[in-house]
Amino acid sequence: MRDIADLQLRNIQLDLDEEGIATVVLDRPEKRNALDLTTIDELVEIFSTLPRAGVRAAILKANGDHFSAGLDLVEHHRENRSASDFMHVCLRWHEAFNKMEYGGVPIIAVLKGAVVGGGLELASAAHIRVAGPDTYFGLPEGQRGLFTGGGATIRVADLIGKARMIDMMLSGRLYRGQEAVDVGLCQYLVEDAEAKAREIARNAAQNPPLSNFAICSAISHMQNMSALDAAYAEAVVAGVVNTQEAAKARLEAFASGTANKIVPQG
Ligand code: 1HE
Repeated sequence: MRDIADLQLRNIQLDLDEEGIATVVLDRPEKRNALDLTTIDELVEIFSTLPRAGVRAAILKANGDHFSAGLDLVEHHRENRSASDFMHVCLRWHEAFNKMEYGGVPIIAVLKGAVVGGGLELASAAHIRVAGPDTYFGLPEGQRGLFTGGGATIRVADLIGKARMIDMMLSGRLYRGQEAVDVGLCQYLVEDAEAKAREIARNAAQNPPLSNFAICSAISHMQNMSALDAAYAEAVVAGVVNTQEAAKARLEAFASGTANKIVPQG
């Protein structure tokens, strides 16, 4: 098994705390965390390694004022890619983002400033998105003469629906604030997005890893299946998860009346 410490990273910082929570930090602030090939390769490496390294949850954040300005347009221009070259670039993006969405480790994204184009595709591969007051979301591909290539047609359309996605791409419409929450681009809008993300990550890390694995992979897989197949897969996953050793003490506590009750906070 590959160790986190063995990863050679240039554009991303990675840290693991004593609670098993990894912090993955995009670290090209001078380029507004534009996603070049090196960054995508590093995301593949990181999110291939975290699920096998005992990580219980991950925070995805960025250095600088912006989460990510999307595809590295300068690299793309300089490379003068063929259609086939760029298809392979996009397949690598899909590899990275699929590792995230289907990897089974809860990923909570801390969003600020621009979350645009491929930056929104990256954010939408996380399981929970927490925005701050200055966060804005956009899909400027149309204005750049481009099209989404990192899974937005699947994940962003899933979050906000086809009509809103088409509007964002045709008109350049940006979403921010409560409206961004209301349309589904993020689930939380708070003053301190990182503090909120850490609170969520710490809570999620208390769940048995197998439960989190199911939550953070099975639901996505099941969305890709027919209802009949999804119902079957759900029964199989529940058969494994709901009989796990790690659940027994929790069930015993509930049965004996000592478990916490589910009550609204505040
Ligand atoms: C970049 C990129 C980039 C900045 N690729 N280098 N994405 C976009 O269309 C968004 C493009 N970026 C922007 O609109 C702005 O940079 C921001 C609003 C995000 C930030 O503005 P600002 O004033 O803070 O920064 P800046 O002065 O525009 O940029 C600072 C540096 O970052 C500058 O480099 P420098 O060497 O001249 O200092 C910029 O060139 C660089 N930079 N954004 C490369 N995106 C799989 S398909 C996905 C398709 C897409 O993602 S399309 C969406 C592309």
